[in-house]
Amino acid sequence: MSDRPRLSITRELVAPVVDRAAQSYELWLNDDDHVLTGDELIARSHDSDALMICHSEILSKDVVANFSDRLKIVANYSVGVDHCDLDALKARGIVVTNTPDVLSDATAEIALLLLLGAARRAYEGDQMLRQGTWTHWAPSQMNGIQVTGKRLGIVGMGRVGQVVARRARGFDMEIHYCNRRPLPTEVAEGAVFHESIESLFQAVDMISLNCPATADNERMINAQSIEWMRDGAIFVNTARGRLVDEAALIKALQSGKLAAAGLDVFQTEPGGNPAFANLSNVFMLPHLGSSTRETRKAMGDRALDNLDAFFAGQEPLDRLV
Ligand code: 8YV
Repeated sequence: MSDRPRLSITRELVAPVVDRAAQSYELWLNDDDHVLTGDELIARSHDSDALMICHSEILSKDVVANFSDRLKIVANYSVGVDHCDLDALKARGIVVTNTPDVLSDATAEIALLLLLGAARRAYEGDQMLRQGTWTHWAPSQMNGIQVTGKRLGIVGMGRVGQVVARRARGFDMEIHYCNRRPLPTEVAEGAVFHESIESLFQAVDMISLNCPATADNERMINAQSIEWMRDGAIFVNTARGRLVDEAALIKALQSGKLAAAGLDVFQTEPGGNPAFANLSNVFMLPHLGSSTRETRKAMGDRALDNLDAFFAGQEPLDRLV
């Protein structure tokens, strides 16, 4: 029997990542790529020194409590870790890592795509062509909202938020942001700090959510905070669906309080919220934030770097607990 660590990779990852993992670990792979249930994750822990999981695998308190003592490390193939009960993992002495940095560019691309798509009515235009209803051209047809020169409010000016700001500056946007603390001047690059989302939302034309989901900010976008937004604002979410009260957002999109929304994440995934499909002012994608070939490989490399460090007796670069 090999003395290499046993690693279970719970979802189907790109081939270069699996090939690299196979060089250092005894692998268990999820052949049909189904989302492992809590019981299946517990079963895996009895046969694994390490798990590499995606945000689709839920490590609840109960699941973690029933993990085998054999399991030493969970390497997330994601930057967000709201699917993991970190306190429970810490209490069990299980090391947890994530994959920051490597997905910031890809996620920021999707944030800008959603912003532009929502503002310029990309969904409606696409539909018109596909349905063959583009029968005449008119100066009044499908007038959108210009993004260039507008004020963008970024909630969560971390790694992704900072890249969104940089890209948005390419559209001459004025950047405002809300964070726990103001950024150092050289990092802020002129972005205006707001202590509260109330102040931020009142000041900007367009909003991008780029903060992690925590126990404190669940449904931070709700009837009250939408009221703080400017009439006709545009809202974009590439962070997490649980940050949004979707019923309140739908109401605001129906009433015209918000001009449009661009959404990559939903309270219920997969599937999303069918009510959004009836709104032509919603431009949406199925959680594609980090889904580029380059980034999927980089995320795998980052997760493996963390595992390699751990099994070499070193501190993993992205250790969370
Ligand atoms: C990933 C994400 O695709 O990393 C994250 O937090 O939300 C996504 O972009 C996903 O989590 C992979 O597990």
